[in-house]
Amino acid sequence: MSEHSSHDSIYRDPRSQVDAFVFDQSVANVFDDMIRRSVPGYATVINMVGVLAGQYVKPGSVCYDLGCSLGAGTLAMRQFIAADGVRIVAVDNSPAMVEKCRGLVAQQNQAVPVDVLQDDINSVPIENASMVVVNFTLQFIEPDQRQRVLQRIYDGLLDGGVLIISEKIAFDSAAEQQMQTELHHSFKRLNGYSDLEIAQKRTALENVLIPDTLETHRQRLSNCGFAHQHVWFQCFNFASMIAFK
Ligand code: GEK
Repeated sequence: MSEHSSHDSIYRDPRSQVDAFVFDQSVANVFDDMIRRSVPGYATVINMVGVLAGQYVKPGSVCYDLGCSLGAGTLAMRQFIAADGVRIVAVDNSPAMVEKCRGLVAQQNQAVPVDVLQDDINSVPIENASMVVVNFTLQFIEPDQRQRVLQRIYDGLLDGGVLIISEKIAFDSAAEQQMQTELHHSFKRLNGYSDLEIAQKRTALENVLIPDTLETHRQRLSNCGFAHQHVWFQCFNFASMIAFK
């Protein structure tokens, strides 16, 4: 997909005022480049979502990709689903993301049907699900709504169904928080972002992207009733968990 995406230079020039980050057309246009150069381990998480789909998706069920952006998780699931009679529902509330996502889904030559919905993950119906992917999106939901969103996912999963949740994470230890933040910024610098770009993006995301600790995630998942849950991937301050109903 990367060949369809333009280079992200949104925060390259100095701004007198940095507004809160929004998923508008300018972000959708460069999103694939932005997320790959900003999220350590992103490509691995996406590829492994395909592996997980091959392993866990059940015949006749529905897969959800909540906060799908350009549909990277959807395309990965679709490529590797082995079960029959499966449908994927990809959901995002950004019109620009949904439009581009629909185009990319239409270009992929795979049989599994995909519905791309412009909707809010706080309210979209979730039912008959064997796999739900929430990649780097719960972090944008109001913290006091996160338990409710996870509970709705749990309720819509079939017994034995799985939730994959990938997030930027925070750390209780100040020393670890500092180390992981520095490593994340080094990663971005090596991927061509300047210190100014990193600083302006950080300001834009303040109060918009609010990370939780792994402990908070574990607690929420167990509050929902998930039978067991594991961190299957972590790279610096980004991690992905799998939870089984
Ligand atoms: C990927 N999963 O490439 N309802 C629906 N969508 C929302 C909501 C909401 N309430 N809030 C935010 N979004 C993707 C990456 S990006 C992560 C996900 C990032 C959407 C928002 O429009 C955006 O497209 C996405 O969640 C988050 O694996 O940019 O760091």
